[in-house]
Amino acid sequence: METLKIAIQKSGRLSEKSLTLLERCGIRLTNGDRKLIAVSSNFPIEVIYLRDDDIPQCIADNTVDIGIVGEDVILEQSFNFKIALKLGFAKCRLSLAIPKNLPYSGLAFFQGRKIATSYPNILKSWLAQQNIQAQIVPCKGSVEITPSIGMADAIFDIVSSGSTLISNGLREVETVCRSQAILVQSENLSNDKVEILDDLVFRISSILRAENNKYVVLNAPNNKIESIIKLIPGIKSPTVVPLSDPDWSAIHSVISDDDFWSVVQSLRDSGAQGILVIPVDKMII
Ligand code: PRT
Ligand code: ZN
Repeated sequence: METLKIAIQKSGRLSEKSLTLLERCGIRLTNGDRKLIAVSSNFPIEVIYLRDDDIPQCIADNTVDIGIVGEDVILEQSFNFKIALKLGFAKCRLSLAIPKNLPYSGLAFFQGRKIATSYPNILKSWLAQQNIQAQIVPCKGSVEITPSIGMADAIFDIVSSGSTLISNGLREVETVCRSQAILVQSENLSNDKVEILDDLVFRISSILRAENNKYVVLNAPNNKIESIIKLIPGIKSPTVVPLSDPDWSAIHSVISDDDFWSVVQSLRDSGAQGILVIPVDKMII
């Protein structure tokens, strides 16, 4: 059996979550201290630790087979990899921001202005789409300080909570695109490697699904069961079991996090009592 090589970020915002995800898939890494390479004793995978910017090229030249990287990095480097899975962490947006005291009346603001960024390619194609002529000032780090030192009139950078912008006297005026961590794959995988990847994707999907759902157990008077199970249809259908009180039953099901509180409210309104909510570790459907 071949070994699937996965690149993950050596140290940075994606590192911890990427490693935790592999661990939660039951993959034991024998050399997990991020030296350069880690092998697994119980899954045909080898982990290669890299700077995130190097991951796309390593996939393109088949040094590694798959990798976990931000969509922003792939987009900036103009690679067109197949996405095996969106991983739902490291969510952020790429936005334009300007000094907060300047009036902003729309995209025309950027005409003829200087914009500092470490994402010159994404910015260039977006400006072209919008028919804006602006000067791009490429900048590796500390993009947010460039307006205050007169290097640029605006910035184009990653925003997550927005606090970096606020502490630098900037305000976000346009969101250009969004990003999250994704699992991308090389186009030239052998059948063996595709099989290993399918197994990995299956395991990760069951974890991501579980993270977005809660197991719920509640008590209901028998005459309310019908209306309650409509609120929590579950995976196939809810489990209904009698309590020792002949007029009552317990109902077991799952609720998605997206509408969790509104569903709980509707359950209470429908007569549910003793609602227990339990985290789900893995959800296989
Ligand atoms: O060393 P290496 O090259 O591997 O890492 P890096 O320093 O290039 O990347 P890293 O670890 O900072 O980020 C990796 C990926 O995390 C990025 O490519 C994004 O996809 C994603 N990500 C998610 C973020 C953020 N959130 C984020 N907030 N990347 C950077 N930031 C920075 C941003 O540049 C800005 O300075 O955080 C600041 C803004 O954050 P808020 O919360 O103040 O808005
Ligand atoms: Zn980087």
